[in-house]
Amino acid sequence: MFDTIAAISTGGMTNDPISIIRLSGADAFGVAKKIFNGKIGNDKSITYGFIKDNKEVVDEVLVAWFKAPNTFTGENIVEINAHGGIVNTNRILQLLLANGARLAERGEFSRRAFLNGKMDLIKAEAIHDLIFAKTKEQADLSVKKFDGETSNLIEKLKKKILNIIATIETNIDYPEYDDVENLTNKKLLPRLNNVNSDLEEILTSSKKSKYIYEGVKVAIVGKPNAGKSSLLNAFLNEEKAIVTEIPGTTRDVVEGSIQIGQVLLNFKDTAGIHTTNDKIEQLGIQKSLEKINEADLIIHVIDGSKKESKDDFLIEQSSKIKPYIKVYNKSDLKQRDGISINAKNKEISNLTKEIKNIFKDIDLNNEKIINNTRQLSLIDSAKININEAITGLKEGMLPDTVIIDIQKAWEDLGNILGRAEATDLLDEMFKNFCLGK
Ligand SMILES: Nc1nc2c(ncn2[C@@H]2O[C@H](COP(=O)(O)OP(=O)(O)OP(=O)(O)O)[C@@H](O)[C@H]2O)c(=O)[nH]1
Ligand SMILES: [Mg+2]
Repeated sequence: MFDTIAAISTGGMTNDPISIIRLSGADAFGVAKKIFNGKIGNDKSITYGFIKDNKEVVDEVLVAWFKAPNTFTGENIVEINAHGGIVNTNRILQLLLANGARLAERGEFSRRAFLNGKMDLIKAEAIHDLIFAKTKEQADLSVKKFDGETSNLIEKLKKKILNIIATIETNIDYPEYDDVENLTNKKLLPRLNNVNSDLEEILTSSKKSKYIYEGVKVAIVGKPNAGKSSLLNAFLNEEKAIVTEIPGTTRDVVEGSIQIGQVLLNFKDTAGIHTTNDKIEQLGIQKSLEKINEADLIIHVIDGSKKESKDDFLIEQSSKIKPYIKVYNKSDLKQRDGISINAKNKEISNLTKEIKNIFKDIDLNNEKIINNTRQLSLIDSAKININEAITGLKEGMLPDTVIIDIQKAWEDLGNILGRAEATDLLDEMFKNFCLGK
């Protein structure tokens, strides 16, 4: 049982017409009663009365009463609906503190809800994200986490992994037990691959959804004179970057943003990439390569009127890890198969179509979207651990060796929800395998 905490739940910084002061804890009703002259209500009811400081009337209020355990925190909760204003609200809070409550720490109500099993961390973080949402889309996505769909998805995945772990452990501990499938190296591999693709799917949809909020970093790269700056200007519909027929015109990174489809594209036009002795150009090229590293999407511009060279091959190779679009520019001089554009005349619809296509399947209703950095990094870590196990198996390691990595992945997922209890494992073993009889 925790002590009774109190805090002002409304703004508290302005002259709000109404303020809510909230109490949670075993003694919440008792503390409230000491300063309230109305009746203690039944569960989920509201009563009317006055807040008093000894004999002195402080405010006329409505008080809402919620009895444990079916409350937000799982504890008794009292909410005093007082008249707003910093002075009045703080005075009531001080009275509660003087009568047995402790000032709540930041997020302590939610933390109690979590500790009392009222919600998992996904929901706790969704509440936080909703409160701090800057756009309507962010708020919508946070609220969608309230229904627990994402939590269920992680739970299901956890179960899948746990089942694998339990089977391997049973194989080790009870080799003579025939009822349990013997997970050989060969049988384990497809099951891990399956978990891996589940994790991959979450990561892919989540990454894409991120683009809606944060925009896509696009690097426009290619050889000197290919038409990169002309392309940037065509996208922006303004002459932002200098265009000349002299190769090596762009020496620093030029930026600009536009929205295509539902995503915001943040372009970076870069210096042409090739081998040169010019010091300033070399520095520019260095920056271009860095931009490839930082980008979410790479647009590789090739002068379609010329043959592709070794430099183009190099650019393509260094872009491989990212979403990558190869475009042939100067279609007025030569039409090429693939995506062909004329940047100079701003005829780039083939390219914008392709960009739309890449981001078309971002569906914010997808429960597989996770937009919380902590949660995403745990999914990432789970995937790394599962891949570690897969690599081990492929190298001929036995299931009882790679089980360590599988356990780590399971713990990662457990940490997303915030309940990684070792007892889960024992429960699963006995429930599914009836060994303990
Ligand atoms: N014919 C034709 N010329 C083009 C086209 N796009 C760009 N150019 C010309 O190609 C030359 C180079 O264009 P830029 O946009 O400066 O090329 P860049 O890739 O930015 O070049 P660097 O900054 O030097 O790396 C200019 O003379 C442009 O007018 C096109 O679609 N057709
Ligand atoms: Mg340029």
